[in-house]
Amino acid sequence: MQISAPVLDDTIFALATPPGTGSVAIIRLSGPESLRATRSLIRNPPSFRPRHAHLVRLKAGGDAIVLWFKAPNSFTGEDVVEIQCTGSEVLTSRILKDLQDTGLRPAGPGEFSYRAVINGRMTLEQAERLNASINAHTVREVEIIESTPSLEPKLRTIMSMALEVLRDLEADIEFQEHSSPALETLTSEIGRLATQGRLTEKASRVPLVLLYGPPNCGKSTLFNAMLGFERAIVSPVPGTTRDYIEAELTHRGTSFRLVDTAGTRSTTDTIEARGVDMTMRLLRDADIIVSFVPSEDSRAINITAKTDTGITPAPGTLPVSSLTGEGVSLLMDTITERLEQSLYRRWDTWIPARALVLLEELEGITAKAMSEDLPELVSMHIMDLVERIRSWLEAPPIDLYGEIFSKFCIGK
Ligand SMILES: Nc1nc2c(ncn2[C@@H]2O[C@H](COP(=O)(O)OP(=O)(O)OP(=O)(O)O)[C@@H](O)[C@H]2O)c(=O)[nH]1
Ligand SMILES: [Mg+2]
Repeated sequence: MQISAPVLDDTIFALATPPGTGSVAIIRLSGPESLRATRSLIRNPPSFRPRHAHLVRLKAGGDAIVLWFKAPNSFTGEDVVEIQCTGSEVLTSRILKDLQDTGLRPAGPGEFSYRAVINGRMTLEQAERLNASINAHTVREVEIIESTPSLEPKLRTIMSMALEVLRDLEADIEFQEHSSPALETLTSEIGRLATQGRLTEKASRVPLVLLYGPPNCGKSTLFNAMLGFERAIVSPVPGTTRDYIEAELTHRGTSFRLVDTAGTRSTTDTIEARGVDMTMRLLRDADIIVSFVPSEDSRAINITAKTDTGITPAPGTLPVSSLTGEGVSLLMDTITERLEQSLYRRWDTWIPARALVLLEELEGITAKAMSEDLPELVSMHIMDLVERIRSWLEAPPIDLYGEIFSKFCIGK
């Protein structure tokens, strides 16, 4: 569904820090009424100076530091105020309510970035890049996102490569055997970028790490040991876990979804059987399988559990005891190393999701062009390709709110 672009002349506000309790929370305002609304929250408001930190006392309680960025020298290009206050949820929700009562509007997702783009403070690609960095799951991902040069010049190069193909076709030279070196270079360059786009998409999803094995092998106990607290029920009764349980973990700069599943066995218990079905479904999507039974799957890390009971670890398995903690941190290291390897082996270029759609279209067009016999038809496809790139590069951000910014978080 296309979400219509929000209006731009009012003043918006949002909590810029994650919801919940923390030592500091930041509330951000943008628009012409930012400073007036902020003053209304403060006891004895001082006269504010742009880019100066002002320590104030809030009517709602507690001290706050207020920073005013005067238009156009701000993130959004409008008057922006940042209020740093005590990170109490009670206090922040009170301030947000007061701001709404003074007539300001709560910001929609990505609306600050949207305004920044509309007001020329950053390009659309910079906004997408910023959002991708914020949502990255690994340090490596951030590195790739930040070190990738802008895509726009690359697309312009592709356009000139395409124009070269057209020139070749017109001159009817070098276009023998139904192909030309220029067309092949163009096709392979587009293919390379599209592959990088697919790898970007894969890397941008939270990797899924699954604990897998028969009932009672110790999956839930290991899940708790990896989390560091008791989250899943553990018992000597086989078939304890039915619904899968998941938690997001970050280890050594890599985040992943760890999922504890129902032990797999054939069972007449219909509820347990549903749990086993879910395990099998998750198994298909898993990036890493921590397997309590020897597995040949390339995603598997095979372990021998309960080593404290004196069992000899099977060859090629990682010995783990959730009881003593033996091997647990080595397992975590192995998981993150494997994730880094599997996700980033061939990935070196960050491609925004919006560009992947274009690149896959271009891939389709070059495939068609390569399969044509008549130079006239090849020409037609290549002209189409040039046109698509041109219109993509010229797409005004005003039309892209629903497609891009609405997927950002609120407060960004
Ligand atoms: N000695 C020892 N016992 C363990 C260890 N890990 C799990 N156990 C015991 O093994 C039993 C089963 O553990 P769970 O973690 O519930 O096993 P599960 O694989 O989640 O079982 P289901 O949920 O039924 O599939 C419990 O009695 C645990 O205390 C371990 O590392 N050492
Ligand atoms: Mg369990």
